[in-house]
Amino acid sequence: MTGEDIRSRAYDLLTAARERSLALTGCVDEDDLIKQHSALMSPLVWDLAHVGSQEELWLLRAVGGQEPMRPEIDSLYDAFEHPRAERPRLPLLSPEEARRYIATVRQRVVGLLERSPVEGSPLVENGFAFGMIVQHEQQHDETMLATHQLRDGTPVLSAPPPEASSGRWPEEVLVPAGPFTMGTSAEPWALDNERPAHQVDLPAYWIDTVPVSNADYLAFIQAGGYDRPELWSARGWAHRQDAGLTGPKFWWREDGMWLRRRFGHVEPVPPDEPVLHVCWYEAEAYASWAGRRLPTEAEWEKAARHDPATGRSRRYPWGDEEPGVAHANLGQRHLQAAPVGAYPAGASAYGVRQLIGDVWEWTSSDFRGYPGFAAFPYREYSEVFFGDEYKVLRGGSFATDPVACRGTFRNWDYPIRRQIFSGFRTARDAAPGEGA
Ligand code: AVJ
Ligand code: FE
Repeated sequence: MTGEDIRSRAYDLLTAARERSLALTGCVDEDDLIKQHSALMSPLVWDLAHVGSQEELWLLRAVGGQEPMRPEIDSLYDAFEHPRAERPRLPLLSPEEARRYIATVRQRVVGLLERSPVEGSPLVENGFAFGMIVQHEQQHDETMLATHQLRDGTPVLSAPPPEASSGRWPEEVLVPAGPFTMGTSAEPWALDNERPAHQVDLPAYWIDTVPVSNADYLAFIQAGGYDRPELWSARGWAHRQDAGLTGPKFWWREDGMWLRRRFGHVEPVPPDEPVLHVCWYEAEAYASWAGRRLPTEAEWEKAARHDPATGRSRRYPWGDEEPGVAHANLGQRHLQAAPVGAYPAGASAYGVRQLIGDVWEWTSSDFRGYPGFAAFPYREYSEVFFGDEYKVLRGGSFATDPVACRGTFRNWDYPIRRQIFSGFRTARDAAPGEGA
């Protein structure tokens, strides 16, 4: 891409992210913006000003060399200084001040973008800093959508339902043993934790063609899955007991029927949709009940990206083209996942469907740096989370914007979290001789 192409793409994507942020915060009243809907989440007005604060920090100050606009507010919007639970008691900008602040930052950023070089330093190379900030705003938009899901009161969001499932598919596919390229050194806006590209050699395994559905998950519940400690890890069972888990978050049983609340609407649990709002421990227990296991992160990525015909890894399961509406349910076009088996055009070379979009998929892997990892541009994006506390999720959800989602993208969270748009699929080792 030429410098002009990069600048105009960055401009369009910054604009789209801002429209989404303003829509998610413009549809509720002041009170709703300021209050905390769950101790797990920030007040919406915090997210709104925080995206502007990061934009000022990385674009105006780091790229543009400008002086801080409002140094006195920096620490309020530093995620590491104030955990989410504390944020409602901070002297935050009011909704009106927050909107004014982020608009002023944006106006200056547009001026900077017009004259910004797109090569010469890693921060500006291919518009990286602009791409990082676009992704950051979209990530917070997904977080704000999760806050909307936790919010009580009348529904304020609506969207048409996603497409139906299509054709038939085998329950699982075999991925033969062999090496593949994991991660990327080429994707211009890939974040530090996706780098560098490296070879990983995997034994043969089977992986589900589609995510685990609500019907599948209900079978686990009906088989007494939540009352059988032998299906859970020791930590998982302790959490199941402490938290009193009996089913996915936002589900309950009434008159023999399973209902769920979705953005303020109450509806029967749709059997063919991927299960959503489960924690890693629930996914682990389900897999154990099914006689299977969660895929490792490498298994997920090989099933998604490896093309056995060419030996190379694709950017997305379907190839290198950017996500289109036939490939995946992304970008909050819909307010729910599509039924399992939807988007056959988005299948990977192995025929695995819905790897991108619909629901984030828990993997069995801890969040760690790849061999040769280098923190960039700041340790607090990824590196400080490496270790065994966080589990990796892959693939994005219906709430993830395409710019913040690709075959190499890595998300992570605590294994107890389920307010995020999380589901999973399962895998198993191949038998000796299968796919060898
Ligand atoms: C990658 C989704 C785990 O929301 O905590 C936002 C993204 N980092 N601001 C998060 C992020 C800094 C991050 N996740
Ligand atoms: Fe952030």
